[in-house]
Amino acid sequence: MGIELVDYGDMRVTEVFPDPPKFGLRHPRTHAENAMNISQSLQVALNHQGKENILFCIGGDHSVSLGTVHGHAQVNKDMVLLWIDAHADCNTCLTSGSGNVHGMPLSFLINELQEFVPRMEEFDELRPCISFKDIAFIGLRDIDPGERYLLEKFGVTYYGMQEVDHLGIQEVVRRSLQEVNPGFKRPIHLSFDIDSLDPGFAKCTGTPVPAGLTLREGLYIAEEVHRTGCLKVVDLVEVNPDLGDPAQSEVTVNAAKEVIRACFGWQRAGIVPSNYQIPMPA
Ligand code: NNH
Ligand code: MN
Ligand code: MN
Ligand code: MN
Repeated sequence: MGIELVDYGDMRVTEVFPDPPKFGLRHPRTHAENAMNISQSLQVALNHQGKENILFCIGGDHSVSLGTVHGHAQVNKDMVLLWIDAHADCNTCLTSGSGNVHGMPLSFLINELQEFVPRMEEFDELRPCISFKDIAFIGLRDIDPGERYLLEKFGVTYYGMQEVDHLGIQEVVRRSLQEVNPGFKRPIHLSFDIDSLDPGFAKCTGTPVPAGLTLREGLYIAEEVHRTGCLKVVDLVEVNPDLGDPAQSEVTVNAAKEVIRACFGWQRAGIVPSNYQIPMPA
């Protein structure tokens, strides 16, 4: 594509011992520590790169976004968040059935949810930094009871698969952007969980859920978000090539690559790379 890429390196995962569960949350100290590390590294990278550049973070699972969204919000206070996922990821440790932090990142980050989250000193530094009204969800189809309760309680507009079927992806994306970012003035954080896609396109993920977005719908989201010119940070998470057979693994990884490419401005009609030179007859 003729894009210049700067690699800011890998995050090392620190495991903290001992780390017994707290309020049902597994590995609380480890997660708090790593989220802060990710947040700080992201802030350094975001402050270093040019204003017009896009910072791309590859997971790992969706707990990565606990750090990336926190870090992004420190740099761009007015950022908005698009959460593309089969799941709502706003369980509190008390509503979660699994105790897995990848189902809870938003509960730590959303201002309105703090009264439902028990205080854990490990997470003191990770202050909530975003409001429900600045988030749009697309692709949901596996929402836990506590999550559904909270989405309803706060009147959150979310576009689950039922809404995608009813309205079409074009209208869903248009409304989502219009609601969180009217006039395209605010920086966008796109948090793309590969399990938003149908297992036919992304089987190799921890919690595949049937009846999801087609790859075309996923690409359309990425293309439209790129077109706003406001895209600042992308998370692409929950790709796990070790799950499933090699053929499924290839399909999943290719789907992820296509979504990433679309975030950077690739169009399905093809593009002219910035460094392209048309061959001329001598
Ligand atoms: N809602 C479930 C939980 O909290 C599943 C979350 N799994 C995800 N989220 N992959 O995107 O454990
Ligand atoms: Mn996960
Ligand atoms: Mn997720
Ligand atoms: Mn998910």
